Amino acid sequence: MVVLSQPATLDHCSLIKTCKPTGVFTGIPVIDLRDGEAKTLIVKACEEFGFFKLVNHGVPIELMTRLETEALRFFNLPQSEKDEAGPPAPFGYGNKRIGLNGDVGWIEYLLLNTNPLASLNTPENFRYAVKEYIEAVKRLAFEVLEVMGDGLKIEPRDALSGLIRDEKSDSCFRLNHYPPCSELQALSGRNLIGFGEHTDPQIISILRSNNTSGLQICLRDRTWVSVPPDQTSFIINVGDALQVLSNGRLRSVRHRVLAGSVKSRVSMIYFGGPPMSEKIAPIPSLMAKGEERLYKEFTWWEYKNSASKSRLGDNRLGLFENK
Ligand code: GA4
Repeated sequence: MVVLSQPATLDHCSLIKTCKPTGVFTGIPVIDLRDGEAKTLIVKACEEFGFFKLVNHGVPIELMTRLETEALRFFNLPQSEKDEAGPPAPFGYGNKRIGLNGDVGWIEYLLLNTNPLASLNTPENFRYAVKEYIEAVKRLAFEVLEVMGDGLKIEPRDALSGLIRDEKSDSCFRLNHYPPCSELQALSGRNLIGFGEHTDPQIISILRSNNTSGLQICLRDRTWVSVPPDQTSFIINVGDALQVLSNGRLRSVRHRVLAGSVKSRVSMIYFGGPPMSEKIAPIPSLMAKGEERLYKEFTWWEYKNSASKSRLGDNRLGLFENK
């Protein structure tokens, strides 16, 4: 579409939705990766909330803060220089527009391929910080999925981690910058939506943010709650593919991000996805005898293709449900 190559305009700002700030949620499960009970607690958290906070994860804080500093250096460049790293589709710099179908948010971002790591048109220090961080967070993702495999008693225990460990795994990485929106917000008493509500399509998402709040998740009763930020830990969530692989046992939950009024939010998310040709269907050892499959089998390519035609807030799994 022609609009893709044009810079974001004021019209895009007027399309960005707002919402009232909501209550802070202190009930998100906090799991210590070195705790002997981690495997059980991870499964329980993914069944109940689809989200958990991981502490004692072994990723050096220095890697996180270095990437945050480098990312801010990039996002503080003049707009014309940042645009040189665009457009975001399939990978690159994006401003306000999200995806290909008209979604917008109070956000600018870099979307990167991790397999192979995208060659970024950015300073070397930045590229190096991205590379080191992704290597560490990938290893963490493998470990979390293996511990989860133990908790689910999947045979072999690396059945899940193997999907994202595969050299052809379709994983990506996103660096988000949500500038403060104070003037606009003061007018309405509402927050601008930085990234609209959605579920993540992949298997697992591993998020680290700075100490600015913004992430909200949708609870079972459909209320939206804010997850307090913690720059030293990770927020991990189940993606659509894992919901299917577990036949709905682990939940891919809607979440969104509100822009702050004073401080900017920076987040970095690794999305672990399977290879394009991988067939996504419930893992037999996770199904009880006689349990019905909730989803039709599809390849990851088919799911991605259908997702690329969707709007952010669509129920993408709906098309693949066995009704
Ligand atoms: C949501 C999760 C990841 O950020 C992402 C997003 C992707 C994009 O920004 O291009 C999508 C969105 C995400 C789901 C539906 C489609 C694709 C925008 C959009 C409207 C990188 C991903 O994999 O799916």
